[in-house]
Amino acid sequence: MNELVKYAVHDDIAVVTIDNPPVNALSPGVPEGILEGVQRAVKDPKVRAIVVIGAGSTFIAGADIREFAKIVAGEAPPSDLAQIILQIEDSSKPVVMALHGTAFGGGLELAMGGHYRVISPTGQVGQPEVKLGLIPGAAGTQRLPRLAGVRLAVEMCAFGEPIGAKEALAARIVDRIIEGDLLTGAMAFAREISRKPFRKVRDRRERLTDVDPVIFSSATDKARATRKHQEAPLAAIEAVEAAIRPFERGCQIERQLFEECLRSNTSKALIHAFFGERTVAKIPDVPKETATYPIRRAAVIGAGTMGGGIAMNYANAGIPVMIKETTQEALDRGMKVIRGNYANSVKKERFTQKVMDERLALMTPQLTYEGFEQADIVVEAVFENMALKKEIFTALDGIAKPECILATNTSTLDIDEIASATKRPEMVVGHHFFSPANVMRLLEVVRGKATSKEVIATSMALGKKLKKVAVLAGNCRGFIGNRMIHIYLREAQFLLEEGASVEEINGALVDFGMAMGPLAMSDLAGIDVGWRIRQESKHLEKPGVRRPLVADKLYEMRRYGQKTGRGFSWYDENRRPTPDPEITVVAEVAAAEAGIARRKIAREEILDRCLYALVNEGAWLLGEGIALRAVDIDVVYLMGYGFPAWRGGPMFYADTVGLDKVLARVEEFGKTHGTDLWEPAPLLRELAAAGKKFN
Ligand code: 3H9
Repeated sequence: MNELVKYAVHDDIAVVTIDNPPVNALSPGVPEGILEGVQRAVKDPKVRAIVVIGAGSTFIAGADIREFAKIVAGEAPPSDLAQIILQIEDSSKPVVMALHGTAFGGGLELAMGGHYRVISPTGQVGQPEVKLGLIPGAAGTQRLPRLAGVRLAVEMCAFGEPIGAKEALAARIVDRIIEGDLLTGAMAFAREISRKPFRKVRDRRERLTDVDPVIFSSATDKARATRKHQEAPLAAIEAVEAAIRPFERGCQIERQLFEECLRSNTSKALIHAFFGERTVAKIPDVPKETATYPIRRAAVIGAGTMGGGIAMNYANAGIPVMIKETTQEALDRGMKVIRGNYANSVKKERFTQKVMDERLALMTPQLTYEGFEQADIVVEAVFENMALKKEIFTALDGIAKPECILATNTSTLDIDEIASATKRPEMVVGHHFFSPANVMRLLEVVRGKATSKEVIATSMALGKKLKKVAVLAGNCRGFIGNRMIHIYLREAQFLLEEGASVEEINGALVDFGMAMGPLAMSDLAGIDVGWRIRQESKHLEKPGVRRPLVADKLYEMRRYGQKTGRGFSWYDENRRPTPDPEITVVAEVAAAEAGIARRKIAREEILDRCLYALVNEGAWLLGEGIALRAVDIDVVYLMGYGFPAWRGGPMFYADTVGLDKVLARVEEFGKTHGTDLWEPAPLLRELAAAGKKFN
């Protein structure tokens, strides 16, 4: 045995315990250790049955995802998990797999190599490989349909959602739910079945007869509609379909499809995104042990779209929250929106009316600062105006207790200047939520020059509690996300002025995989919002440097986007866009004013200008230390800006293109449009010259 798997015998039952924290992943040595345990038990005449169980909080969360990159690079041998599972299944004594926590991916595959499975009531089983751009690679697509039937197997393998214990029992994936201590229950179960004949899952065929072919065609339609651009869901369907063939042949087909997925850029990107989401929590100079402030009571200033959404996050996490507005009318309007959002969730059965009532009861709408002295955190969420924000922070400084965190939801403004309105700049931090704040998972935590490590550690931990992915950003105009998006939207508008249509620009980016096109994004966010932000930054404009003119013209025409039914597009009552010929006229006027000759613009140029604008600005941010790592930028874009996860984020995408190619294009744009707009970031030059990548 090895240190990852323990072996013990309790009377007539052998217990093989996997102990590879934190999630008992099948790292090298784990499958081998389990097999060794089973073989040792088979040889022990005292043993009648074998229980395999996980130590800690879970059974096995899957293959060790870190190994895949090594396998692809030829630095590690291909997984022999499938072979090991076959050998476990060949055991002459019955093997009972005892599941708790998450039996996912290779974990479920290994569990299906046992002759029985028991599960604790809160346990879950799943084949989530598609979320990593993979398919099950150790016969999961072959054994799962034999246990659960083809319909559920297709659903689980192609779409990756796990199921709970009850559903797993009903589907016959598990044989019993064990209430109480899992090991005790699993051993009792093992004794019960130890004298009965048992079967290998791979020999079962009864659920593979008369399979309705519509199962596969409708799953394919669903995958094409909801997982556009992704190969793995279709490969998973094909692999499950192969289960109808003899087991060995099905396994061969699965292996080949798994190998293809493993080598795809999609899989590399999704794995990058998986680890990225976890990496961003790690801040080199703020160690895990840093003390945090308890957050038991919160306050939000402003009950508008952002303030209301932020307050909902606190209430959803069970934290009482005061919501302050300046007029009763604004307060009532804000609370009405909150109640409407909650009621909508109840209608959609996301939670019950009781939960809604409990959450609303945690909210205190008010017009004064009464009670703010008790708050552990105050989040200011008023509109983007420095003078107003400073006024609020000065007031807060006089009211809040010394250990209260003073957060601003500004999306662009200087945190240090806001902090300068207080005598405690170390307690001031940016908490930049994304709209709608109750839905979007990104939280940019912005570090001012004086922000204390404890405030950062608390903010990052609070993010997790609010079910957000918190990314740390340095202080600069727009931080990570908006500083980059500003350049991206600038290029989208320039392209419009130069001759591309709104539909060509939006369409190119949507085809690339963005959740929406850049001009559609402006319409959603509000042309008026962008205009107001520009007013605050007029002093930063460089004379003689071209700037987009279209959005200002739309603002003057009161075309504020979706909210007024007109922006870059025309919107019907269901907010569906249709082209508006008037925009061409606006673009022509803007082009004439800017002295630009309009021309036909190729799709490739639309993509490169918008995407490399992001990449080059991202490289500037990295060089300046505003973003800690390229992956932080990627996560910001995946979580907050609708960048497709299967492309891994803008920096990862640039890596897949090749930084030399990206640089060449940036230089070309610099020659055509001026280096004031397109100056290659020094880091981009440096990495491209060295043949390196951002990630
Ligand atoms: C597969 O199985 C392929 C097979 O078909 C066989 C092929 C031959 N490997 O998420 P957390 C780390 S593919 C390595 O924060 P939670 C994670 O990075 C796999 N590491 O905890 C983190 O590390 P750190 C199929 C892993 O409680 C720590 O564990 N399985 C793995 O919020 C804690 O993770 C999946 O796709 C792994 N498999 O959520 C499941 N899993 O502390 C992937 C986690 O250094 N995992 N880590 O940042 C998950 O979905 C969640 O981690 C889980 C726990 C729900 C299990």
